[in-house]
Amino acid sequence: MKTVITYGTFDLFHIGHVRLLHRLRSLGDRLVVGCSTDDFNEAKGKKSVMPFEHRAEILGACRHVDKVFPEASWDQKVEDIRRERADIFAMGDDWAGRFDDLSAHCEVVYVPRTKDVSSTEIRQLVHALHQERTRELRQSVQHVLDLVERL
Ligand code: C2G
Repeated sequence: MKTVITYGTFDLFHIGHVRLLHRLRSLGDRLVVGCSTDDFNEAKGKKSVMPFEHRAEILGACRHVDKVFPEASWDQKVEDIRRERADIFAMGDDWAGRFDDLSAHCEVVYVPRTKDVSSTEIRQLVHALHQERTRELRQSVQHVLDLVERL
């Protein structure tokens, strides 16, 4: 039984996350995922849109994922690798080199990120759509007010 372990925020779950989890699952027989808690995200300088409970539940519902546990600090990985008897630690290659020290405990693998999609870009897109909608509503209200004025 080959176990793969990975970590992440997985906010606004998207195709980049699905492809990554699918690839990591195919490296072994079991994939366990450390989902960053909201407090740890703050330590990472990230603010997720979705709370930890939702992000963890969505991860758990993904067929490529066998287990989800909280990631509350940078320092828990060695203990997690031991507890889960992980054979491979794997991340997207935006982290390439960052966790090479874990090679003392298991194989370390970085896989290519999915291009042109990120939680940040999705958040920015939703914000832009909201602003556009607000602008359209304002124009409609102004149009009605102009018509009323002419009555
Ligand atoms: N990812 C990807 N393609 C994307 C976006 C993300 O392959 N388009 C991968 C990242 O490389 C990472 C995983 O999906 O391996 C989760 O990404 P994030 O949710 O952004 O997690 P991050 O903030 O990088 O946290 O201790 C490690 C950290 O918790 C990683």
